Amino acid sequence: MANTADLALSLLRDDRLPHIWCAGCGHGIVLGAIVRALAERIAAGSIDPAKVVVVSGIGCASRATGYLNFDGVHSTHGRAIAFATGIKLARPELEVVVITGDGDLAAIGGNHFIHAARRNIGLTVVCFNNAIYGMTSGQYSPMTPREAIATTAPYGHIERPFDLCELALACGATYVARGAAYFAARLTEYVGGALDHDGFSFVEAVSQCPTYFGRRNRMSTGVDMLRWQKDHAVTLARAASAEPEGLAGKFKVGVFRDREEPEYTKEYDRIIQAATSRTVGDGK
Ligand SMILES: Cc1ncc(C[n+]2csc(CCOP(=O)(O)OP(=O)(O)O)c2C)c(N)n1
Repeated sequence: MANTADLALSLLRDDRLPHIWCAGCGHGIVLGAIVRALAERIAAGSIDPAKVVVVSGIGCASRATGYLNFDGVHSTHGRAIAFATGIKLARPELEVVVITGDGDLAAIGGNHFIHAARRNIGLTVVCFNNAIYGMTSGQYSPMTPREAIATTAPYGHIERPFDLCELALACGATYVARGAAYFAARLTEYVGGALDHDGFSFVEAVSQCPTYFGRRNRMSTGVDMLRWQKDHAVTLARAASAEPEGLAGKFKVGVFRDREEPEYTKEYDRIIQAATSRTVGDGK
């Protein structure tokens, strides 16, 4: 029996390497967290690899599905959750994992995100948040911080970013966590919690794009950006006792919610059972 590290490696398609990500990019670390979380569960017997489907949209983050040794769909920009919803409705027994970027999820795909969370459909959505459109060379996204420099904001960005976890919570997601590439082991735990959870699970993984975000914003290397993550992350426990001024410019990490509520495809099945158990023509 292979150990979990060997198993994790076997979940990657090495014939697809080298990957497209730049030196210092955080996306490989986030993918590593997903792979390890899956490997642990496959080794423990709680996940059957033949039942895992990975679905992504378009972007650097979304390329991750191609490196994974599972059935998968590399779909269209912003539509990963729509494709995943169809797969989950058709085959509720599958473990459907969505891999998406902050642009893919929160800009063009924003409506799919909020409604999937509201329905509590059993998907695990991992957003690789590098706060920029990486693949298309650094246009601002809904996660770009105010005053940051982007290709499309050369004098400083004037919009406020979303707080993706607060958005997911407000829409009714039943598992919500935020981690960061710097805290890779913790991130693996959060992805694992999302996989174990039965309803809509959302993990925001703060990642880094030194090429298109860092170089324009005085963090020219991946190491600079990882240091930024280390210095700006605040655990939920710490945040609870901190003064609001102390949290300015920081981001919270931890599990914001882990709550059982009826899962959408199970509810849908219940309605189908109720409808089909009625005799045709009984007038009810
Ligand atoms: C309909 C459509 N609009 C725009 C694009 C161009 N496009 C490709 S990837 C991308 C943004 C990706 O950004 P993000 O999701 O944040 O992922 P990252 O590349 O940063 O990992 C855009 C706008 C596209 N492929 N399709």
